[in-house]
Amino acid sequence: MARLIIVSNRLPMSLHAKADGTYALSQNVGGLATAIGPYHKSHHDCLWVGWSGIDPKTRSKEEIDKISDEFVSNRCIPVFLDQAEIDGYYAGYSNDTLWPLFHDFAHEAKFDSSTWKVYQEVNQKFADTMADMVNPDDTVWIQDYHLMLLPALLRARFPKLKIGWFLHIPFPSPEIFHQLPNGKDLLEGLMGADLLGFHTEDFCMNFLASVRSLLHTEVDKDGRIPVQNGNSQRFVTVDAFPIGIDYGLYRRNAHSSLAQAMRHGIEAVSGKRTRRVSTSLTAESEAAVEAGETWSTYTEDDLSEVRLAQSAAAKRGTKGNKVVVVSVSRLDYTKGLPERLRAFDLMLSRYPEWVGHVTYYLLATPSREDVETYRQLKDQVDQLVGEINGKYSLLSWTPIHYITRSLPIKPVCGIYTAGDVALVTPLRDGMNLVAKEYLASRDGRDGALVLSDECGAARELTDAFIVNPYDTEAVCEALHSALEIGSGEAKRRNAECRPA
Ligand code: ADQ
Repeated sequence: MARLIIVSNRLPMSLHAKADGTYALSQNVGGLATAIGPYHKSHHDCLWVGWSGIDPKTRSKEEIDKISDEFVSNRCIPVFLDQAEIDGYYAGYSNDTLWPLFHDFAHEAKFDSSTWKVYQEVNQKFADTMADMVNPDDTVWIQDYHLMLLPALLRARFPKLKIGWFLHIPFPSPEIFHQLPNGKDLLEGLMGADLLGFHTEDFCMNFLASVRSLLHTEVDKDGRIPVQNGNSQRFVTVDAFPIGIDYGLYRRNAHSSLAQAMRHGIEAVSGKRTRRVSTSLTAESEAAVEAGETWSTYTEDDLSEVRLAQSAAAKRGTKGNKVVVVSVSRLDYTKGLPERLRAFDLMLSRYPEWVGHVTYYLLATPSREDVETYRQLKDQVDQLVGEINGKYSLLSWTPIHYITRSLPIKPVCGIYTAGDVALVTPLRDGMNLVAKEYLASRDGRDGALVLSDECGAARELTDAFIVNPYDTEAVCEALHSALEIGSGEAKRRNAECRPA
C-alpha cells in the first residue's frame, strides 16, 4: 500500500518517562505540529520521521529499543541525534544561519563551516534512516529548512519516488540568499524533489530568482525547473500552498468547557464580567482623590497616577467598556514582541481613556533559552512588561497579564475567545497560524485582528487591520481603531475570513 511519509526535523510528539519505568508521548506545540499534526493523527497510513529529542549516548540499547517501540506504535519513526549533531545541525546551521537569514535578520546570521558540515551529515543520517523503510511507490513529504539536502539524497536512492518539500518560513530575496556561502548546495539539494511548496507567491518568486542566478537554469512559464539526469529530464514544480489550520478543531475547542472557563476567568479579571470581590474603577478614582489630598504637598509628576485613574473613570464610565487584547506567540525575535509592547504602551499614553479598561493577555512561550540572543529577548520582554505594568497599573487593574507557559489547545482557545482584539504583529513570518486560530475560535462572531503585513497570513486575511509591525505609531492607531469598532463591523470583517 502506498503511504504518505512526513519528514521533519522534530517528531510531532515528545517522550516522557513515567514513574513505573514506561514511557508516554505528548503532542508538541508549534506551527508545524498545529498545521500537519491533525492529518497524521487521522490518517492511519501516514508515517512521520523526525528527531526523537533523545540523545542516544545517554541511554542504554534496551532503553533506545523501548523508546523506539513507543514512537513506532504512534506511527512515528525516530531519528536519534547526539548532542554534537544537535549543536551543529539544529542549533548551529539551521537556527543560527538559515532561520535569521530567511527572516531577513542577516545581522543575526552566523556562518560557520563546521556547522554546515554537521548539517550535511545529519541530512545524510535522515536519508539512511529512511532507506530501509521507504517503498518506491510511497510519497515522501519533507518539511522545512532543516532538511534542504534530503530531497536529492533520497532521489539518488529512489529514482521514481514522489518527493515533495515545503518551506514553513519565508524564502528571502536573492540579494539576501546570495549571502549564504552554501546557497547553491542547498538549491541543488532541493532539485531532488518533484514539488517545492511555499506559503506565498512572493516566496516562490524569490526562490525562482535564486535558482536562475545560482543554478543558471531557466524556469518555464508554469514555474517548472528542468533537471537533467543523464539522458532523462525531470521537472521540479514550484508553487504556493498557503498553509491552513483545522478550522473545526479550533471552533469546537473554543466551545469546550475548559475554554469557556478560561474565557470567563479572563473576563472577570479584566472587569468585563462581575466577580465575587468587586473592585471598581470608581472606588479607585475616589481613593485617588483622597490620596491626592494627602499627596498634595508632592510635585505634579507624583500625581499622574491619580489623574490617570480619574480620567480613565471619567472618560469611559465605570460599567462596561472593558476590553481584552490577546497575543499568543513563541518568544522569538522574528515575532516582534518588544515592538507590540511599545505600541500598547503608546496607546495607553496617547489614549488614557483606555487605562483601567483594556487588559492585554500576552501568552509568550520562551524558546531556545540556551542561546544568548533569545535570553536577551526574554529579558527585554520581561522588562517592558514590568515597565508598562509599573507605569499604568491601578489598584484594581493590571494592564498586562504575561504568561510564559505553553498551554494546551483548549485554554489557548479560551484566550482567543476572550480577546476582543488579537494583536498579531510578527516582524517576519512565513504564514502565522495564530491569526487563523483566533478567527476560527471566534467563528465569524465579533473580535478584531491587527495583523502584520510581513506575514503570509496578511495575503489572505485582507479584512484584518493590516499594519507595518515596525511602525509603532501605526500599530498603536490600528489597535485603538480595532478596539473601537462596533460588533457589526467586526462581524462583517470576520465573516469574510470564514471558510466557504
Ligand atoms: P511558528 O513559528 O511556530 O511556525 P505560528 O504559525 O505562529 O509560528 O504557529 C505557532 C503555533 O504554536 C500556533 O499553533 C500557536 O497556537 C502555538 N503556540 C504558540 N505559543 C503557544 C503557547 N504559549 N502555548 C500554546 N501554544 C502556543 C512556523 C512558521 C510560521 C508558519 C508555521 C506553519 O514560522 O510562519 O505559519 O510554521 O507553517
